[in-house]
Amino acid sequence: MWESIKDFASTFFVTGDPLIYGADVSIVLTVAAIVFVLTKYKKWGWLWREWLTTVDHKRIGIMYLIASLLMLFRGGVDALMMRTQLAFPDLTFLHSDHYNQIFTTHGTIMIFFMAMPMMFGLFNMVVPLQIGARDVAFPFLNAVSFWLFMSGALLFNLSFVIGGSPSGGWLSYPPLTEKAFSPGPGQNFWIWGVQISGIGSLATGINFIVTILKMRAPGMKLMKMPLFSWSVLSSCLMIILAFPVLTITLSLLYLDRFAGAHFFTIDGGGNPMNYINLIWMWGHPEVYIVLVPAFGIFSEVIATFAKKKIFGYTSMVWSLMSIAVVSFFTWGHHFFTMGTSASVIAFFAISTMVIAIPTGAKIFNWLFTFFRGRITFSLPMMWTLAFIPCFVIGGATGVMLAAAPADYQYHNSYFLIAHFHQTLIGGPVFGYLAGIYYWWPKLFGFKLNERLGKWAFWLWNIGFYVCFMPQYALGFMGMTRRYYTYTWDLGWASLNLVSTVGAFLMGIGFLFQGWQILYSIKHGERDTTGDPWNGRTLEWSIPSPAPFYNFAVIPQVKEADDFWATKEAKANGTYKAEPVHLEPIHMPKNSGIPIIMSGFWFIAGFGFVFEWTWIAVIGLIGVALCMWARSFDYDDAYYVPVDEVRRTEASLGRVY
Ligand code: HEM
Ligand SMILES: [Cu+2]
Repeated sequence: MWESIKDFASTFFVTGDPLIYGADVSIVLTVAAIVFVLTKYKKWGWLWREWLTTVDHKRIGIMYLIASLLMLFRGGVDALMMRTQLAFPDLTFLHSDHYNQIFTTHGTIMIFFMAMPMMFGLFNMVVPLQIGARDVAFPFLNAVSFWLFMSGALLFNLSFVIGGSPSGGWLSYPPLTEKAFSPGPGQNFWIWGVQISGIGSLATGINFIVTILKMRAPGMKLMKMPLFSWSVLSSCLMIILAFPVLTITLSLLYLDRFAGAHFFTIDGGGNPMNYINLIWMWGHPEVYIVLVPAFGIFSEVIATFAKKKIFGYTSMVWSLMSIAVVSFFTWGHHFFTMGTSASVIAFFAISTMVIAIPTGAKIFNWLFTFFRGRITFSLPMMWTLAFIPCFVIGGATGVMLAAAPADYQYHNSYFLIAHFHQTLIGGPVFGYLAGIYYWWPKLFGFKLNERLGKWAFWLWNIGFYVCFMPQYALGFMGMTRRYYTYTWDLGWASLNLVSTVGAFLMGIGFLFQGWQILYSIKHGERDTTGDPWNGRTLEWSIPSPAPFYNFAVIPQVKEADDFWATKEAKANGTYKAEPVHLEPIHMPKNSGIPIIMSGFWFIAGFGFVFEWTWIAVIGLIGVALCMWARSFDYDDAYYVPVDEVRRTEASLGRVY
């Protein structure tokens, strides 16, 4: 009996590695500390009422932001461990199996649990404010999306201490990820962690499309809508077309593993290439899903800090939307080498190069906006300026990779690793950082410290080039991705060492940002105006931090960059104030169902991971009960009385 319990425990819990025991201890200590603080200061009720059950898009945005920064930390630690292992030849810091797990968790976490939630955080923090709405179209569903993401992320991260991490790469190609070659629960953790959060992403896509199409302030025609909101629309259209493909693909892989189906096996009539096609039909749009909102952010930041209307607004809109279309026709460029006909290869090579046209048009529009602008170099603008050269190099190496015959040389080499980090870091990461710095005061009511932010900026940027430029050369020298070690005689030692130094510089940059946030919470410059950057769009017309109902009075929009136009009219005396009339505000009520339902999803996912069907069934029944309960919940909204609106506004310095 005792023996069988011990047996079970040693396979259930991950054992044998001092790094993991250290992590176990720190997880237990952190959880204990949080529980202690919440209990000591009697904050449980507050946490539940104000945050865990909230349907306020701004709070949901903040929770996404916190979660994604934690995930950036974990993904970053993974990256530094890999770079440490590769710093010198023949190191044994990580063994091959452990290295495989770490590149898998790094890639998965960075895309699914860092980039996606950071992007959704920005959608939530900004879009309703920018289009003059009081919330998203479906606030309850928005909370469901967030908690589905959290439950997927928790499930995935759990594999670190229970069951064992996946090791099949961030896209889990079969046959490696079939039961025969990856028998443990690790691969199931990957499938279910991604699956559950992916359903949340799909719901967010639907939510923001409806929000943008239906909730704009009166007068805001689509062609007067700010470019960030356009980029969100483009990204969400890609989400609703691409994510169902992911859901199906993961389900088929799970059926192979769980039920012995043969969709992607070599024998039994299956074909792994089907998986590889399907996953990239989702995967290529996915990289544009996370990239396009960064384009939107750059457009807002450049217009604000150059104090000019963006050059070529209409062409910006067209390029955002055409990128969304073309991104669905390029997936084949990820496997030129796998043996298709020349005409198929040519199709994908050309469609890939076509994407460079709208992207290039945007770059020129941004540059033209700078022309004769009076530019202020604050943090959002610095990250935007850093993006341009970084992304141009990333784009150029992308076109090199798209040249199919040449790709036979670069494919899956370090040249590819350098290319995609250049686009993913230069685009989404730099972009979201610019966005976070830019909109931070609107959400929190204070600015982030510039001096610490500049340290972080330079460390990140110098570190970036030091880390990734040598990798292009290493690719040409024959270094393949996913190598866990190499020997001295290959001649790769010095470039790898340089690359590792660069990675650590970026890591220090990230620490500076952590410090910057903590420092600014205490000492940050308060934003009392609501318009700290001299902004152009509606979110800057309301106080900071934005009150929970956003707009006391829904604005009447006349022009693109309406807030800027109003400020100009006020300055030259042509502004005619219209009488404002406060009315009771209709707001959604908080609900505990989203977090409880996601808890049941977590239980179901856990059951599926260990293939304990009865636990999965209990979880799914719980999910169904939550949906049932919600459908009979008619008391889901309330009115904020005029008096309360007036009082809240007065406390923020606005008199009605
Ligand atoms: C911050 C600095 C970063 C460093 C130093 C870094 C480093 C690395 C390293 C060493 C690898 C493994 C290469 C190999 O052996 O094949 C890797 C793979 C990868 N990284 Fe990063 N990375 C960073 C940031 C990011 C970001 C921000 C993203 C995405 C938004 C990302 C996405 C990926 C993906 C998808 C893979 C492929 C994983 C796989 O092969 O399955 N990385 N990175
Ligand atoms: Cu692609």
